[in-house]
Amino acid sequence: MSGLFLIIGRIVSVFCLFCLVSVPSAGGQAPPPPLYQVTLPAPDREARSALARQGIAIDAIGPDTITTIVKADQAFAFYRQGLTPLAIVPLDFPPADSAYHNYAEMVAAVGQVAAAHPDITRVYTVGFSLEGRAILAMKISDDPDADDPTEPAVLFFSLTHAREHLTVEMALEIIRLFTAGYGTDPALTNLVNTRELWVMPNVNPDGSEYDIEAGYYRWWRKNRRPNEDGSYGVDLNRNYSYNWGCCGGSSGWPFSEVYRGPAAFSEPETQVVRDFVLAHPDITAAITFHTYSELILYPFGYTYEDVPADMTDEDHRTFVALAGRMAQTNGYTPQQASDLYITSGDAVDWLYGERGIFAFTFEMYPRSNPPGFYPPASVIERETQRNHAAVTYLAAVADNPRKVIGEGGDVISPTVSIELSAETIFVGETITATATVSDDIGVTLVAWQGDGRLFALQTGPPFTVTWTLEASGPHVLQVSAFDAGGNQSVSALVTVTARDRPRLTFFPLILVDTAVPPAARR
Ligand code: 0X9
Ligand code: ZN
Repeated sequence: MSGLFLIIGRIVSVFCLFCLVSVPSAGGQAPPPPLYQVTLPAPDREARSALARQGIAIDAIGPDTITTIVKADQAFAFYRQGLTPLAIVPLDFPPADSAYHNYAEMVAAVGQVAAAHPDITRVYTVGFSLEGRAILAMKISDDPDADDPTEPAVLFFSLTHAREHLTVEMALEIIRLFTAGYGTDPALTNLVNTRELWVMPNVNPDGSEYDIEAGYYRWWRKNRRPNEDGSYGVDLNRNYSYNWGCCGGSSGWPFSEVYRGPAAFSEPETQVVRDFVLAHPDITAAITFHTYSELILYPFGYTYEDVPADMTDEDHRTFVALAGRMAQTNGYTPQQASDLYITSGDAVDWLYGERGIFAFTFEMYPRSNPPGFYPPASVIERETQRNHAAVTYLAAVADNPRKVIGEGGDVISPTVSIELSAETIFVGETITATATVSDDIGVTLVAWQGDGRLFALQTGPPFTVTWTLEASGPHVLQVSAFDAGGNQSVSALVTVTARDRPRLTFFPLILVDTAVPPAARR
């Protein structure tokens, strides 16, 4: 958030001198009690008046009910009064933002995708938050049960910071992109077939639930660790071990928004990410999604030096090239993380510094505040789809990200051409087309398009199709070939002409009895 989070916190505090609800601006204040929307029976105006006389704020009136928002103790008091609530619902995103997924909705959405695509997805609980919520990781790959050492893995993870809800939507969009694209989009299909894609939609579920559960936004950032001094929360993006606590990039004061915790990896949520990454040494590239500022940040965050001793010049050039290329696709600004501000113990420094992973922080929409952390739900689709190209690009180069600077990896695209059994046929007839393909590391997918419509995907030879032409006129056929380096090429368009069959003209056959002489026929 380009260093603005502390300032914004103060603005919120000032603003809230005039609000009815108190929104904590910084970690550590006693958390406001959760609120519930309670529906009570109230069949007539006398019943409603009796409730109002008790001091119940009536928010909405149904035919024979009212709803009110109360704390838990008041909800229980209704029972003691003999007023059995018809419904008690913990508050969620404000109704206008209900398209955002809270934790339970995210879990359900991930489960639905997994059920719909069992051939290419698996969902794992990779650990638990401090309050015991499951932290999920979805794997998307053609053989999801196998840990294929030949397939590079890419990690996308979201919601490190509690109030950055758009990042959960980003993770869900990545899941949708690859699962819906499988079998319908050749490039995405090839990536699913040749990569292991991992998506963790929420690595701070306690924090995100806390941020919304009161029915208003709490502007919460950290996890929900009860600290020794009575304050709450560790900044998970200051809790990773790489140069943890160094260089003024975090705070040792528990109340602070950037409290680093009592020790590196003191928090279960960062331990989960660490252990997951350590268990998957094939991860070569990663994006951690945050909001906001529309930035692509690459390491290091702990030092202003561009190429310190713990980064090679080659890797620095790779980071600059990758960030630049991704930024061309989404309009974000690429820069070194420390040029924003120094941090210590952030995820990306650890991912690269400790594991050599080409890892980026994406600070998503918006550019500034307002709308800051809480953009309206109407932007979700646009702002998550905005990152399609960047996500697929990173996945495509994950076999060896250094190839973007010409240092190894496969950058040679397949060659591809089409041979036809005939160039002209009659309508209703079938031609046979064969793709001649070759590639230095092997072709992994061939995709056929007839008249611009995908009609065949093949992962191995023979790369032959039959095509029946149902309408007269010219038809175009094209084939694309992909390799495991994420390279692709497209053949020239070839034209097949379908002609109408010649019409048969019938002449009436007059039978003539030749046995009778013509003169006798009259
Ligand atoms: O401060 C953070 O943890 C990230 N920004 S946010 O507003 N989402 O909190 C940015 C971390 C990137 N690293 C550096 N800026 N050094
Ligand atoms: Zn963040």
